[in-house]
Amino acid sequence: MAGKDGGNLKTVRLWRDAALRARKLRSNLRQLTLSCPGVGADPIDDSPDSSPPQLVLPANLGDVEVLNLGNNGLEEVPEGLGSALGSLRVLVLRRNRFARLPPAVAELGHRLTELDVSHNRLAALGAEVLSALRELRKLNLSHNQLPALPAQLGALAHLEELDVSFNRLAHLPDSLSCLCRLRTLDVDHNQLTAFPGQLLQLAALEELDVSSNRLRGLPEGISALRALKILWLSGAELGTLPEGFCELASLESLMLDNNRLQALPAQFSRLQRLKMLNLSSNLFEEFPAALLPLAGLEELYLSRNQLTSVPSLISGLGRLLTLWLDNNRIRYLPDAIVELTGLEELVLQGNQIAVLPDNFGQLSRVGLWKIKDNPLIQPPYEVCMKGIPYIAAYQKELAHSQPAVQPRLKLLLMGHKAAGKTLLRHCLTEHRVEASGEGGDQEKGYSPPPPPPPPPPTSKGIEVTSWTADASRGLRFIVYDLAGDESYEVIQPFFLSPGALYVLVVNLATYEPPQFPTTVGSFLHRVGARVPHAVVCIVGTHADLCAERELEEKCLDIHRQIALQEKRDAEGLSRLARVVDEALARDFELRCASPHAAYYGVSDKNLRRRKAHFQYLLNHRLQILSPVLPVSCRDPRQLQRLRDKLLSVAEHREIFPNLHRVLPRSWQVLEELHFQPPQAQRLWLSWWDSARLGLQAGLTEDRLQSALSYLHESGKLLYFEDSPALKEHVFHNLSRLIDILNVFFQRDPSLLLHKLLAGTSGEGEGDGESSLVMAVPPPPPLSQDLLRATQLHHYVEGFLLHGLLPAHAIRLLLKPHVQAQQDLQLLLELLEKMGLCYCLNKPKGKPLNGSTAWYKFPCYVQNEVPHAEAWINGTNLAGQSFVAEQLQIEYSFPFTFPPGLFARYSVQINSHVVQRSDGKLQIFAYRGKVPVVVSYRPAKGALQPDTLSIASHASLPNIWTAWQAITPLVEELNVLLQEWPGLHYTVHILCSKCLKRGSPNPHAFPGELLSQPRPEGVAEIICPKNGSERVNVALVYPPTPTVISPCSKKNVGEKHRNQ
Ligand SMILES: Nc1nc2c(ncn2[C@@H]2O[C@H](COP(=O)(O)OP(=O)(O)O)[C@@H](O)[C@H]2O)c(=O)[nH]1
Ligand SMILES: [Mg+2]
Repeated sequence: MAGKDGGNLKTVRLWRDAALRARKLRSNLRQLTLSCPGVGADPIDDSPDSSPPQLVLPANLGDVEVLNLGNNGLEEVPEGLGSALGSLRVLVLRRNRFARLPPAVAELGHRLTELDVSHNRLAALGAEVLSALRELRKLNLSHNQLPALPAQLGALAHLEELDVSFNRLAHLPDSLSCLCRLRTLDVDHNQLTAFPGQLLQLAALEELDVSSNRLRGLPEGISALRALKILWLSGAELGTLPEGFCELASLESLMLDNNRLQALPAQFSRLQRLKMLNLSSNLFEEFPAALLPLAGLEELYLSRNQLTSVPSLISGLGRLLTLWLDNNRIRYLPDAIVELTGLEELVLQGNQIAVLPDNFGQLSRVGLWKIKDNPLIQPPYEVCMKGIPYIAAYQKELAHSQPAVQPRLKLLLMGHKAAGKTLLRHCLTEHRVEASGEGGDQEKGYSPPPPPPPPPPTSKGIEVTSWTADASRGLRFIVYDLAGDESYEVIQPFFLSPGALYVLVVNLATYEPPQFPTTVGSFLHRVGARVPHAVVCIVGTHADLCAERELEEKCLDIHRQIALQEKRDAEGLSRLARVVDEALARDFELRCASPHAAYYGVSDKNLRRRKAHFQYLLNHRLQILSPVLPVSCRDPRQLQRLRDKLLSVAEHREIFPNLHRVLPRSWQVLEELHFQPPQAQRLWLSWWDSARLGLQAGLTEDRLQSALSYLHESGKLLYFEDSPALKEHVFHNLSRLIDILNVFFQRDPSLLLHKLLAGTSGEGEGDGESSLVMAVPPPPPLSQDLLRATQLHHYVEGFLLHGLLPAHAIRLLLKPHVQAQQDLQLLLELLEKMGLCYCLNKPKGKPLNGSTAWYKFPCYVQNEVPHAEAWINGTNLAGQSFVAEQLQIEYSFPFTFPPGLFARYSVQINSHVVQRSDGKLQIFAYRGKVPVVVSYRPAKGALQPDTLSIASHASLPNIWTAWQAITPLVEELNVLLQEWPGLHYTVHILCSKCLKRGSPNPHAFPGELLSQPRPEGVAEIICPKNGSERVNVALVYPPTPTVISPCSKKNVGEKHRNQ
């Protein structure tokens, strides 16, 4: 049947009913299914020289009433079919290769009641064969290549069900009007150019599908089809419906999606039996009022129109169970909508709804609820996303408390090293007392300009400050200065969150057009990958060092190159989306038939998911504000102009609904409690600690989540709700957390040494445990002092070269933050959870017995390749031949590679592997006894994107061990990649035959196959790179499908609202 949107459920029901009917009919009949030996084992072999399969009929078939010869690749029916089957009633020939109706079928004609020849290659129907089938009640000719139907079809006087869908019919024979018993007719997906008038005579017709034909209109006379209950008219290019349509009084289900309707006929309300109506993907600008009197309506789909409002009278549709209004332009919902208390599905995503009606919680039966991509303010987005019960609770609370607005926005300064971020921050926020935290936020805007302060001697790393930008309204920015040095790349992404204002800082004095990718382009890619739809403005510093002309030209160039990059990316994505569309347009069977095809073997479900992701990426491009804002930190007027500009951007309600949000009192109390002693001093709180504070504030646990997400997005704290490893923590003490992280990423040898020395000098002073850790007796004599200094120097070197540090050195580095051994342990665990380091020599879950624990920070590893001895099997990766079969899953990242991903991934896999050896770009390790290699290959120009691959090998019979080795690693990577909802990447399974040959460009099977079951009856797949090679399926499909499909993004964008 036609591609229905929204009506999938209905389709399922229809199919089920049909299947039941068919089964009932056949239940008492003697059945036989025959398959050719060998066929099915390799149905993809479609080469012309292979001879067609032959079937031999067994003897004694005289009693058989139902014969199924489907799925056999037959071109001819078996010898003697006509004479051998004296009792045959039902013949199934579907999914073969018949080019015509086999003449032998005519011999069965006097008995046959059902014939199924669907999915063949019929280009014509033999008229004689057809006329012989006088008793036929059910005929299926769908999915063939028929350009026409013979007139003899009209002579099948008993025909009740006819399916000729998915052919090439431009006309139907006139004789069709004689089929007076016809109840069901499928003519969808043909090439009809008008509604066939013959059909108007079919008074018994109950179900008709004419979808996906270019009908362009319907005849007045359609009113003759009085018995019609189900009518499919999807994608029929209809612009209007005739008045006669309103006389189809039996109609219960009506599919009109994907047409060009703007209105319904006035009398539409006469269709009083209508239960389901699909009007999605039309051109309705106004809600069709003519359907409001249809009191029996249960399902209504109006997705993808141009509705701007919904009338109050919708409450009259008291039986409504399903209401889809997504992807319109609806700005608000009528209060009366809450009267539809029977609703079970309410889909509102992709509209312009800012406020939900009071008492929305009354819609308590709604189970399917979609609201994302609306600029929601009230209730807050976080609440709405969590579902109706949360909305109910929130609305109840709001009714009983005094809400207030607390305008606050997270502002992130990003950009290359020495772009001028830090000075800009100082200058913008000048008058405030920074060191003492928030107490001094009293200053007004900018008044007489002091000279710019001297820059700090060395970069302090990432910093956070609070800036009261408009004291009169209490508007505050929480400014995150994300240090530009590359060493911070690993931790920067933790600070990028939705709902913030991103300021990308560029040094205009040094900027030259060829530097665009590194100073602007890559930053935009990263922000977009992490926070889809983020708002970015570009600030050019050092304007004082540029001539006027130069300034103008550079700003223009940045502007132009941004536009080019955006255009290129969007076009690239659209192209990729089209490939998915084309693949989807082909049948799954067809896709499976050729390994050459794009998305070979990928299921419709996976393709649709892929398509949805592309659509999501295209709809959530960055919001880059132009023009580039030039500023000199030496010019107070320019600084003031920039302040004003930032304020006016923040004021945009559509862009930053956060700022104008009315908050429940309990949320404010919760925030205050987090920053009160004693908890304020703690490095972080556990989720439970926060929950207890929530209870004090009057927030039950279930509502805490929303409040914490809000605090995270507005910059007040860090709370990684989606990270399985980190969601148990609430990081409210930002400055301390950042101090700690900075310690490890400053990458400054003298600073590190200084810290270590300062740490040791305090050793032993009333710190009982430290001597235990250091194993150095205090007080040390002079020579030992020297010895120790050398030792510490050695540590610094080891750290910067190999990323190695012993626990006691880490303790020295963290001296002010670590009071007891236990603190150190907790901190190290946190760093491990964040994916920053792992313990080299501690068996999982067990304490170390007195020996020194060593920690590895993979982002510091400098040696290009790991020590080769780790890869013991004598085999290598450089293309020498292997005895074993290769498995390799390759992720490629055509637009941007998430910064720090390889380093963090290195940590995440640690719990799965043993005997690892890390290189800068490669890790050799074992999963049990099976070797695994993880390799990162940075991009080489536009043609070869960044790739990350996971490989293993084993002999063919043992290949499952290799799958077992890599699957957890693949899943671990998928989890990490979920932190990047705006990222485009592809996954492929490399052809193991190509790998074995050492091919530099192995064939890549789609990674979606990883999440699909192995196809039944297929043993080998042809490698398109070398037609004579066949790859065992066990080398392409895992033994059991992986849990997370490589292309699925759990909750894609759910947190990333349309701002
Ligand atoms: N002349 C001039 N110098 C600037 C300007 N902005 C920053 N600088 C200088 O550029 C250097 C790098 O600035 P900094 O803020 O540390 O860059 P960051 O690495 O992005 O934080 C410092 O020496 C600043 O004093 C500006 O607008 N004009
Ligand atoms: Mg800086």
